[in-house]
Amino acid sequence: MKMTQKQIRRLLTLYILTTLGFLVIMSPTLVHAYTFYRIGDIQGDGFESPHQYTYLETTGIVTADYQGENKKGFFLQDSEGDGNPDTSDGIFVYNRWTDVNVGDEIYLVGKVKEYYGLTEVYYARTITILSSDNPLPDAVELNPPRRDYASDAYYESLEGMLVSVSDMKVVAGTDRFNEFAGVVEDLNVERVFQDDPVGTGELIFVDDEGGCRLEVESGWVVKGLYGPLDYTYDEYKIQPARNIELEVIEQGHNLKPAKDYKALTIATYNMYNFFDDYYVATDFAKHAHAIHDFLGEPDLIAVQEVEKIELLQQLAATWPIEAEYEAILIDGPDVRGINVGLLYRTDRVGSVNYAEARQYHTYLNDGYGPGTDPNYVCPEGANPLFSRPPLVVNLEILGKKGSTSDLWLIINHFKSKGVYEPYYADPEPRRIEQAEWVSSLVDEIDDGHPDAKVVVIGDLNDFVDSATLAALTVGGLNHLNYEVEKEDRYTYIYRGVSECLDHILLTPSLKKAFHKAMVIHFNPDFPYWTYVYDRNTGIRSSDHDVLMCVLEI
Ligand SMILES: [Ca+2]
Ligand SMILES: [Ca+2]
Ligand SMILES: [Ca+2]
Ligand SMILES: [Ca+2]
Repeated sequence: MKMTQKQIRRLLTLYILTTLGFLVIMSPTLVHAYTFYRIGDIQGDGFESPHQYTYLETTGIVTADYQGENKKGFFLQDSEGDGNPDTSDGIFVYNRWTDVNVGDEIYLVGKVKEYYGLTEVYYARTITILSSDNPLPDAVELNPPRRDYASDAYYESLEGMLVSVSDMKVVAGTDRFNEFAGVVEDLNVERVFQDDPVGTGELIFVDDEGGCRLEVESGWVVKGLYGPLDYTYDEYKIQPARNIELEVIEQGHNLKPAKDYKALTIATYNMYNFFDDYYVATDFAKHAHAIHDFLGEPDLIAVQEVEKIELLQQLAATWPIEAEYEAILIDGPDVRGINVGLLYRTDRVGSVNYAEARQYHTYLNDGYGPGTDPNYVCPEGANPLFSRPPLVVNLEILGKKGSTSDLWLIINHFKSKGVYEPYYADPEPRRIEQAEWVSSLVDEIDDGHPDAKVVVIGDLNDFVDSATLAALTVGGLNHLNYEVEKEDRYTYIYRGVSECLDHILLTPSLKKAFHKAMVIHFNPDFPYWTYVYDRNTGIRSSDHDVLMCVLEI
C-alpha cells in the first residue's frame, strides 16, 4: 500500500511525539507525564475551558503568527477538528519567545487559562515544531445569529479559529482603538440599532492586533476579511494579519448638512471633553467647522462637556463661524469639571430674562456624588442630585416680522451609563430621579407661566425606550427623537450599536410650532484617526452626533 504525503507526515508526527514522550519519561528533570488533549477538548463546549491551570499536551497548525504584533503570540488550530461543532478547534498561545511561523505544525506542553474570557495557553513549557508549510484549515465563513445569547454561543464555538467574511458592510466607523464593526452584506442590514427587539448578535467586530489597520466609514464594504477569531474587551473580533489582501469599497459620505432654515433652529451638541488643557488639544477649528459647515449655525446650541464659558466665547469668535453668538455657562460641581451651557445667536435672541443652574438633592446611596455643590445647600444626609445641574434659561426670541416670543430651555447632561466608581453601582436609578425632577421643573415653570413654551434638551445618557425617558414623557412632553427618520435615529455608536443618548422634548404648548427634527451625522460613523487631527473639517469633532429641531417661532 502506497502511503499518501499526509499519512507519512502523521506517522512522522506520531514517531516524534513518541520520542518526545520517551524523553520526558527518561529525563530526570521532567517528572510530569502530561495528558494529551485535542484543542477541542481544551476549549470544551462551554464558555470556559474545563482544563485550566494544569499542564497538558496538544498539537495543531499555526494559523496566525502575531508574535511580533500587539497580540504577542500565535493562533493554533486542530486541522482535523474533533467533529463537535460546539467546541472550538482553535486556541491562542501567548508566546513571543519560541519563534513559530504560519503553517508550522507544533507540539506543545503548556498551561491553559481564561484571559478575560479568551481561552489561551499562557505558559508553554515546550514548543516543538514538527513540520512546516502545512496547508491551513479552511476558514469558517461567519454568519452570526441576531439573538444575542445565540450569537455569543455561536462565536464561542469558533473562538481561536480561522474565520472569514467575504463581504462585510461596515455599520460603525473605525474608532480610536482601531476597531470597527459590520454585518454580513447579504443580510441587507444597513445599521444595527439598540432598540431592535431581535437583538444585535449579527455584529462582527474587526480589530488591529494582528497588524492590519483599516480606516473605514459606516456604509463601506470590506471584501476578503480573514483571520483568527479573538476575544478582547468583552467582544469576539477578527484579527486580520498585516499582510492580508483586502478590498475596501468606499461609498459616498452619509453626511447631509442642515439646511438654512428661516425658522428657529435648536441643536444639542455634546462637545466631548472641551477643555483647554485636555490631552487631545481642544480644537476650536473642528467645532467651528462643525457648527458652520454641518449644523448651519443654529440659533440655539445646547452644549455639554464644556469646561468653562471662555471656551465657548473663543469658539464663537473662531472662523468659519459667521453669526454672532453669546454664551451662558454656570460652573457646576462635576469632578471632571465638565458643564452644560448655551450658545445663542444675538440676531435671534432679544434678551436673556433668566439663567440659573438648578440643583436638587437625592437620598440615593449610590456613591455617585458629587458630594457638594457650592451653589446649593443639601439637607442633612442628602447629596446633590446632579453633577451637571440643569441650566434653565428663559429667552426672548425675535421673530422674523418684528414679533417676539418667550422660550424656556432646560439644558441637561444626566448621569452617564458608564459604571466607573464605585464599579458596582447601577447609575440608572440616579438618571431616573434626575428625569423625574426635571419633569417637576417643567411643571414649576408652567405653574408660574401658564402655557410656557419649554424645551427639555441635552445628553440624557439613556435610550429612547428607557425608563429615564419614560419619566419625562409621562408628564406629557413630546419626544422629538421619534420624529427623526428611523434610519437616522441615532446620535452615538457603542460597540457597533447605533443608539440615541441625546434628546429633545417639547411641552404641548410647542406642538404647533414644531416643524422638523433631524440628526446630523458627522462623528461616530467616521474613522477616528483619519479625521481627529484634521483642523479643516468638523468630522470627528466629538463622539456624539448632533440632534436638531426646527420650530416655527
Ligand atoms: Ca469542534
Ligand atoms: Ca513568528
Ligand atoms: Ca471565550
Ligand atoms: Ca473558549
